[in-house]
Amino acid sequence: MAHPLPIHGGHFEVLSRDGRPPLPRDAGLRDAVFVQQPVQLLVRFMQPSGRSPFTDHCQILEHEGAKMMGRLTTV
Ligand SMILES: [Cu+2]
Repeated sequence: MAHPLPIHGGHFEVLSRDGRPPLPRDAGLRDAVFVQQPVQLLVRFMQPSGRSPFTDHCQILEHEGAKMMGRLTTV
């Protein structure tokens, strides 16, 4: 199953999927990616997170409710 995953607070490029070159749909600067296998991202955050970490999460509500989300702190 593919998980639509946005990362708040930054934009990124998809560098690889499962160790292979990214798909054509991954091209360009993005703020969300479909994750079905390991992906390597190069993320540029627009500001430090400070005391409020940025979040990444699956946009499928059942998955988000099952804690498929993370907190990212930048300095
Ligand atoms: Cu999901």
